[in-house]
Amino acid sequence: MKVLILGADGYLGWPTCMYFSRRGHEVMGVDNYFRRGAAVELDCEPLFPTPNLIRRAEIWEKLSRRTIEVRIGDATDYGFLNRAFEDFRPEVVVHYAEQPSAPYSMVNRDKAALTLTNNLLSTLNIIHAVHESSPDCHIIKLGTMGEYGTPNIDIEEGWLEIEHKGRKDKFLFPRQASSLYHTTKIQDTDLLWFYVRTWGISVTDLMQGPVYGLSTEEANLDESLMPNFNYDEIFGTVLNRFIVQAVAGHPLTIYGRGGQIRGYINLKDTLQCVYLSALNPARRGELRIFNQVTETFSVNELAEKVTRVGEKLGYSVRSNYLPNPRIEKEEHYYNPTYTGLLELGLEPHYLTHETLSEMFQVVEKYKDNINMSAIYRGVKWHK
Ligand code: USQ
Repeated sequence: MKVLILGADGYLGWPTCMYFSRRGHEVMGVDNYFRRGAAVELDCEPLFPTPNLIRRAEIWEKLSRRTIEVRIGDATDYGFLNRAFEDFRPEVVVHYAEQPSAPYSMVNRDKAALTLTNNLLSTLNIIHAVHESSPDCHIIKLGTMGEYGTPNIDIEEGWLEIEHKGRKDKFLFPRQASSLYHTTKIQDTDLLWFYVRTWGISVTDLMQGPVYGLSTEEANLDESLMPNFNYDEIFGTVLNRFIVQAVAGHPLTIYGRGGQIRGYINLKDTLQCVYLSALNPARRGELRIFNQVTETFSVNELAEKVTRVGEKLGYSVRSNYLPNPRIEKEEHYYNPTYTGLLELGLEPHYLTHETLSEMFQVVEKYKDNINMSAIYRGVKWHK
C-alpha cells in the first residue's frame, strides 16, 4: 500500500511510519513540527530528545534498508497538502495532524482558536485533496473516545439505532465532549460524515482512548527511533505521567476523586489497529467507526497499579488528590463496546505488571531529564 501519514513526527505518527514501512508498504510522512514548537514554547519537552523527522527517516533507512519519504509542511496549507497527494497518490491516508491536547485547548482563547482552526481545516483539506487527486484513497482518521463523554448508557461503536414514536433510524451515537479539543474531534466526525454522504468518500474514524507506552518492535532497534514521550500536564497522558511521577518521587496527581473511567490502549495496539483498518478498508460511501481501546480503568485504579509495581521496584510512591482542574464527572457509569477491531484480528497487549515494569525501566534511564515544573501547572477549565 502507499500510505500517507500526516502528523508523522508525533507520539503515534513516527511509530506508525516505521510499522507500515517494516511491513513493506510505501510510506510518506508529513509534519509541521507543531508539537516540537509548542513543547519549547511551554517548557514541556519530552523525557528524552528525539531526532527530527528527516534525521529519523535517515536512521531508519540505515537500519532497515527501507525508505520513508518525508515532507515538512502544514496540512492546513491546501496547496502544500494537495501537492503531497498529487505527487504520492496514496491509497491510504492516516490523519494524526491535529492539536491533540485537551489542556492545551483550554489555556486561553488563542490556543483554543489554534486547536479549532488546525483540527477542522486539516480535516477539511484532507477530504478535498482526496476528492481532487485520490478519490479511492481510504481516510483513517484518529478520533477519540472523549467524543462520547461519559453518558449514563452503554456506548456503542459509533452508531445508535433509535426508535422514536414508532419509527426507527440509525444515527451517530450522541456526543458531548468535555474539552474544546474533544469538541473539535466531534466536529471532525461531522465533517467526514457530511462528505461521506455527499461525495461517497471512504472513512474509518478510530475512537481512541488515552494511549500509554513507549516501546514498539521497530523503536527497540535503536534509541534514536523511540517515540516522543511527554509526561507534562499539557501533552502527557495520565498513565505515562504517573510512571514518570513515581520515578521522580513526585506524588501522583490524581484529579478530583479519581473515579473518572476511560478506555486505555497500549501504543503497540494503536499501531495494530491502524494497520488492520488499512488492510480492511471502509467501503466507498461508508463512515466506519471503531472504539479503539482494550480495557477500562478509573484514575484510582491506574494509581494503585503504578503504586504496586513502583513499590516492588523500590520506589516510594505517594498519591495526591488535587482539586480537579477539569470539568468532568468523577463518579460515573462507563460501559463502551469495543469489539470491531478484535473482529479484524487485534491481539491486545494488556496493562500487566510486566508492561508497567518495562515502562519504569525506560523512564529510570532518563530520570535526570525530568522537569519537575512541567508536571503540574494547573490549567483550569473554569476561569
Ligand atoms: N488525569 C488525572 N491526573 C493527571 C492527568 C489526567 O487524574 O495527572 C485524569 C483526567 O482528569 C482524565 C483522565 O485522567 O479524567 C485521562 O486524562 P488524559 O490527560 O490521559 O487524557 P485526555 O485529556 O482525555 O486526552 C488524551 C489524549 C487525547 C485523546 C484522549 C482520549 O491527550 O489526544 O484524544 O486521551 S480520551 O480520553 O478517551 O478522550
